[in-house]
Amino acid sequence: MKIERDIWGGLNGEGRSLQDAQVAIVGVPFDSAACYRRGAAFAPDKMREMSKRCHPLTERFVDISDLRVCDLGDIDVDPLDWPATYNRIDRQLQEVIHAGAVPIVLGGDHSISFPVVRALHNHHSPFRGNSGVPSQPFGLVWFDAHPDLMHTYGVSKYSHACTLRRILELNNIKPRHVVMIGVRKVEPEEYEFMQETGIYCVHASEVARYPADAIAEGIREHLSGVTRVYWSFDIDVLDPAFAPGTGIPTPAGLTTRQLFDLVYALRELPVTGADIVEVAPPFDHADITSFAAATLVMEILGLIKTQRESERRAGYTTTSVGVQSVR
Ligand SMILES: [Mn+2]
Repeated sequence: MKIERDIWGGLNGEGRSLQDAQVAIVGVPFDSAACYRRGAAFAPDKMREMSKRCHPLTERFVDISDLRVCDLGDIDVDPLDWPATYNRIDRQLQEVIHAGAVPIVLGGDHSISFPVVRALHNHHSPFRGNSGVPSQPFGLVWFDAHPDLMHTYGVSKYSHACTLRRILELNNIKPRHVVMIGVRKVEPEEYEFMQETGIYCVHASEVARYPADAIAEGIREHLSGVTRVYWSFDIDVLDPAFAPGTGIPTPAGLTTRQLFDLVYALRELPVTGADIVEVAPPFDHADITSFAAATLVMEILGLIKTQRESERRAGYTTTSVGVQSVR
């Protein structure tokens, strides 16, 4: 597949290698785990196309023009062979992590977040057996209309309705380090699990009622001490009026304004990796959803840029392989 230069606001430099990148963008055109309507497999290309209309300046005017971005194209997925697809995702993510780049993954349905998070988790939290050395806590911010906490859905444990449940089976991702935002459609089994585990949940109605800064303060306090955070954006966190092109359009969601305000308010939380999933171009109208998703990628790039800047000022830099001094 040919990756064009003018995508991502022109940040995808010509001939830039992964080794030279601060951010790696990876497409995963896989939607076999969607339980209602498929179509997310078309999202990575559509988002790239929309990103040609984006500028290297975030909506809050953060200049990201010198951020080194490398779009690695799409992972070769097999819609009928999930384990093979997960293995390919894992291999690609390992390459990104070892190159020291922050991965931004374009789904695909939400199921693809599991192999992505697993790769990051396994790198940062190697199993320590009985050595007694605790790993650093790994946090998760989950923007979604749904908690995706079903143990099994239909016949599958890997449905997109089970993704967060699978992630919580990883040994260093604890429910107390998970924050859900925009949740509003929950199965009884999921609600029970949320109650039992005490997952921090910001309901969609609370996003409407409270200022972004107040919500962000609560989240930052809840995740204090967490040094690595993965950000997962299921585009159905947005109201269908703002993102009609998705598998399960769920009423009474966030406005795009509320989402961007929250992302900005949370800018001090580290971005260890991120994904944008469940954009389904076949159900979109006038590319509203794909455009919002591509713009969201630019906002995430803005967060990464801001964090790199403040690390530079503080005299150190965190890469996904650890903390290094600035040379
Ligand atoms: Mn989801």
